[in-house]
Amino acid sequence: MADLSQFPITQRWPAAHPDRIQLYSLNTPNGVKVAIMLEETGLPYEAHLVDILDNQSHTPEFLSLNPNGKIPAIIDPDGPGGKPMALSESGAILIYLSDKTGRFIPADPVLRYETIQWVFFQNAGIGPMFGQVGFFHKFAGKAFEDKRPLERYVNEAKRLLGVLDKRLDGRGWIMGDDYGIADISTLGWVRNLITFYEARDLVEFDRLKYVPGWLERGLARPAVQRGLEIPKRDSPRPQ
Ligand SMILES: N[C@@H](CCC(=O)N[C@@H](CS)C(=O)NCC(=O)O)C(=O)O
Repeated sequence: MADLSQFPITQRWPAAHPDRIQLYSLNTPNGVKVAIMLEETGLPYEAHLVDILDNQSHTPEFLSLNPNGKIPAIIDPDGPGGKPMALSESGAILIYLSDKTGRFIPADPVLRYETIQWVFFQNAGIGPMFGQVGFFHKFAGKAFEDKRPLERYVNEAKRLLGVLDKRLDGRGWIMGDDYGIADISTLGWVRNLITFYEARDLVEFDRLKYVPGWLERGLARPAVQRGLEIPKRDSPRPQ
């Protein structure tokens, strides 16, 4: 039985199954990436709900695992060398879980780096920019009189969707025939933009040629459907 007592986070979120990967998360677009990946791989895991609306990601216990105070984060009791390892940043976790299982990332080095490139494209571009659209269109920023910030982020979101659309021309998935972590990273964000953020018309989503079909194919995957709900708050989810 793995001993996770060295991780203070387990004092607030105790591990019922310390031999399983411990997931600290909420079903936001960043959180669901890891839940989807765990569901896709079938790795045994235990999900702990970290309520970010209640500021739980800024408690000392959570910060001991991720000093950046953001979900998702994991502890793998069976990390490199068989030792427990903590990890945060959803992109890093996706790459780690791919390497651990040998799945959802190509073995060929060129294709592997290309996959990582698209994971970064999501983490550095799509996530932060779509998040700003949510803020200025739906949340606190909606009340701002000056509409230039909203315009700026909507234009950038449209541009990024255009880049993704072009990439998907002639490809079923971001890396071609094979579904992988680039898709897992991006699906929840595109879905969130047009549903929870209510920005479908704003970003002219229906003018895209390939993204809507890709999103539909991704959302049809049973592991994606399950992952989108893990772990879930009782009341409506935050951004
Ligand atoms: N780059 C980080 C971003 C994570 C992130 O922004 N998480 C949000 C939820 S989607 C969060 O924890 N927000 C709570 C807070 O900032 O207090 C990742 O990809 O893991």
